[in-house]
Amino acid sequence: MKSDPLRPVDTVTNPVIPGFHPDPSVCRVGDDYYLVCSSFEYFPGVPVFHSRDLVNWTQIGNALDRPSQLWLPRDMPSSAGIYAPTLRHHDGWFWLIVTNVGDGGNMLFTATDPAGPWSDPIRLPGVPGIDPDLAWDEDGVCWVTVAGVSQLRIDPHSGEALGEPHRLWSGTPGAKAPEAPHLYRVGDHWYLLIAEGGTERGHGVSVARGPGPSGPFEPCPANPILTHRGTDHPVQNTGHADLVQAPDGSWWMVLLGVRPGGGTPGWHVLGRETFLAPVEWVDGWPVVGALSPEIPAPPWPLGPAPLPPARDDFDRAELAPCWISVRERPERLCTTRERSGWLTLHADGPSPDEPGPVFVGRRQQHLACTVRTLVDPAEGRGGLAVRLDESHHYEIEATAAEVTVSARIGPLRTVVATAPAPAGPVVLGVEITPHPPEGPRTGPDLLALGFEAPDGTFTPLGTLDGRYLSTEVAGGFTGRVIGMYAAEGTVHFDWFDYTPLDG
Ligand code: 6LW
Repeated sequence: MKSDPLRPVDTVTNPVIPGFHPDPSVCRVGDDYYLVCSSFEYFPGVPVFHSRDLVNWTQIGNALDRPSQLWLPRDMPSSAGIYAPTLRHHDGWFWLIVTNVGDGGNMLFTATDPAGPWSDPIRLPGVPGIDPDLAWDEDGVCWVTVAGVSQLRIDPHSGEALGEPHRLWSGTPGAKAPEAPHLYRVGDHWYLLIAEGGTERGHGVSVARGPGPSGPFEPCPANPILTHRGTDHPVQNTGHADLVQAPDGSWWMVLLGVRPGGGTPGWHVLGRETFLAPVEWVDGWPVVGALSPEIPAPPWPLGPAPLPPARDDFDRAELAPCWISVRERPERLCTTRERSGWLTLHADGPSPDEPGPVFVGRRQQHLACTVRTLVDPAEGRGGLAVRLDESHHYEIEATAAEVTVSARIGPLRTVVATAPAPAGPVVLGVEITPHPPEGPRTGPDLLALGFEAPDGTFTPLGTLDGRYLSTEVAGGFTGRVIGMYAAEGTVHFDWFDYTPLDG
């Protein structure tokens, strides 16, 4: 349970943004904080969040919400697309720098309102690599720093590179993948914060400081300033951090982490989530406070906890910002304007495995939850899917004649069970619950997929082990997305209900 503004709190719960929200970048303007995350193969891309207390976040949009900003080719593999953004505010504008891996590389976007609209891309052909950071020095020079860690100056209005990239720092000797660089001017020093060790269990955060934005940089003697590698901490893979100073002068870190469930080695299914940790400055170096599911509450009043988008009746012309599709979502294939109060999906491929805009879902944000949707399959074939990527998903699907539970795990596809379909529109559902502790090799959760009989009772048709929809099995950088799909013809969805069963 997150903080309640009606009662004083002394701890708050992490993750502050649960579910597949990796590579967070945060900035503050006055009393308002804004945060963005990676989104990979999903459209719209780069979710944008707002908070006034760093604890309670509300999604206010997606920065890349039209094809001229975000082109995701249909053959783009999962976990390609939109990597690690950086969000900054400078000269009265919001600036977003991000990499589209697979189409276009690094690019800049601007906005006066982070809720949008954002500009079309300013392309950065001279900026190599991924994880671009954006910083301006006292003379107004704009520096882009990328994984590796390298740096160059650019003209942020034209995107022109002003010189060649030069190596800044390679991180801690022996640690792999120095990435996620961010530059900050704090007091007399410039600080370069990086992630290193790789985004899996070896992940960590390190820092160096120097006299200017291009160094030379001296590594912190206490590096890594944050890691959970080699521990049994319930939050693992901690890294890819960004720092922000609160109006009261205190410093805070947002970062990614995962919550593995089940026996050893543990499987995380929600992707890399956004966590919050306090930061103190000691002898001119940042020291990160304990990162755990409960952290000391910030010393300021906390706002209301935003309600998760529980039920959507699709009664608006535009879909809410939490809804994402695989690769693209043209109106001709996905609309709430065709049948009033329904979401209509027109299949554009022979099956959910094929690339194509046949899927619309929302991130699974809770380790236990119940999902229901009312589907009218009279004109086609479709249903409810729990998707990690195009090769790892479970679904319950309806036609006018029958209901089918099937599973795709890597190269394996199987029909788990079928049953005659109730007449007319049918309520399909999935119930996700922690796997009962039956021994050291249990998975993280169980997924019961089924449908409701006319009297409303839920009939599980197939119960599947959730470890096969985890990142440890499937790989990649995303997390589960639960949604609706059309595999053939036209399928209408009247409503979608997501009910968390844990805090
Ligand atoms: C991102 C890199 C990382 O570019 O994973 O966790 C990559 N860190 O910084 C994709 O999220």
